Amino acid sequence: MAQNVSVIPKRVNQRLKVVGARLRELQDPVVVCHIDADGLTSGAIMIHTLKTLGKKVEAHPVKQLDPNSYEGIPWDRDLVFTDLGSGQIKRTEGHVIVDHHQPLKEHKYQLNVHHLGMDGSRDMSASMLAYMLSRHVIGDNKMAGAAVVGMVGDQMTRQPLKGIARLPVETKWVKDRKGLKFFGRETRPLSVFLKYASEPFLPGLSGEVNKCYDFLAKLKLDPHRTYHSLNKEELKNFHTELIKYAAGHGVKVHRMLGEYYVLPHMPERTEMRDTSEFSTLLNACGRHERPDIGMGVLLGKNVYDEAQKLLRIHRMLLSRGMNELEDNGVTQFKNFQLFTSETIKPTILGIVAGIAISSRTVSPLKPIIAVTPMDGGYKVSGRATLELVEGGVNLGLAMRKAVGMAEEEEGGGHDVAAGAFVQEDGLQGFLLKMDKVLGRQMNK
Ligand SMILES: [Mn+2]
Repeated sequence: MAQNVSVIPKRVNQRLKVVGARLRELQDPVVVCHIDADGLTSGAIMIHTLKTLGKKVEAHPVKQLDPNSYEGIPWDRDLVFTDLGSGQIKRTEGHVIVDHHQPLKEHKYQLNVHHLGMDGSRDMSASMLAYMLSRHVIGDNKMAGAAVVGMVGDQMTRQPLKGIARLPVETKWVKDRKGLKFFGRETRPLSVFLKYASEPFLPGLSGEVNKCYDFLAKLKLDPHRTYHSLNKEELKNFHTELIKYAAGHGVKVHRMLGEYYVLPHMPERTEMRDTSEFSTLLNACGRHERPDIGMGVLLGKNVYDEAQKLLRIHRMLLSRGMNELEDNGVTQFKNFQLFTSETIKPTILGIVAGIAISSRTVSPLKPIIAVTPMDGGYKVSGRATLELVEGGVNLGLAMRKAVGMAEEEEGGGHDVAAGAFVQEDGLQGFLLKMDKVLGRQMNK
């Protein structure tokens, strides 16, 4: 596909120059990054960059940057923060910061999307900033795939990447494709791929594997093949019939097909070849206390088998969480439904909530808010559907408004997925406020 080559604006280049010069000066730096896909990719890109500069580098991934994690950070060393740090500038000032979260103030060595005239929740994630910085400093584009995987992980590819965020797609390491936006294009057999199709939900196919077999049989498609193994003609036929089916069942089909990104140099039938599966693989590593494995995969170490093992554990815990939700049910509030669990791992709470609403295990007509005890308070995760978002719901904003004034409490995130931490005695007030704010967003 012929495309204009993106040019980095002057204003951005100016920043890259200053922060890049600082990178070159660092002595035995430590990269402090978040443990999710964007955190690990941005961290790995910085590690690759600093190593290429001939430096001895260490990684220090953290679940979040707050007083709980401050202790473990070697503050007397040269630090590079990625995917966090801008919100904690009092502590991080003086170090290099590569972040796309709302900054509190300007700082010389801080590279933040918001200071580049862009939006940190839509235009560009930390991985993309790290990639631009890396390209500026060492001149190679090897980590272009990681840049896109981070953006996929932070939900920035629902629409095609645009502007300078397309830079990685202009390299040989990333290919844009048009096709189904469902999960598992590279590794899932078609029957499973269809069964888990949930955004949008396909009545009579989603969740019903036998009907998926029937559907594929009618198209003469082997259910054991993968989506990516289909040839042009098979793909065309598959898309046509699936859209016909969906439209016939009253489904809005505009979100089914779209642009997505693959990493063509990665081995076939591994999660590393499809950016969306890759980001899930990394999240599984991070959420199950092995961010080092995710980082290793990104840096080309031979740890893919271990990452896959973590992905299996991840899926097992998710299905256990779903069983608990089905057994306990949810409590109805006017503008959301509440799932409380005493046992679920806080790091997968949001994913379970997401599966519950997208699989229609709970109603898709109002957001789900999930709550579990953590660190003497509560971890809260909210998930909506894209249809709810189109109707005005913005969970990230709602959470930010609903948390209390206490320093420990915080909330925020994306429109469709967000999280918060509230104190033990703050939960009731938080839920009531959420109900009110969501009501306003939905014009009820
Ligand atoms: Mn991020």
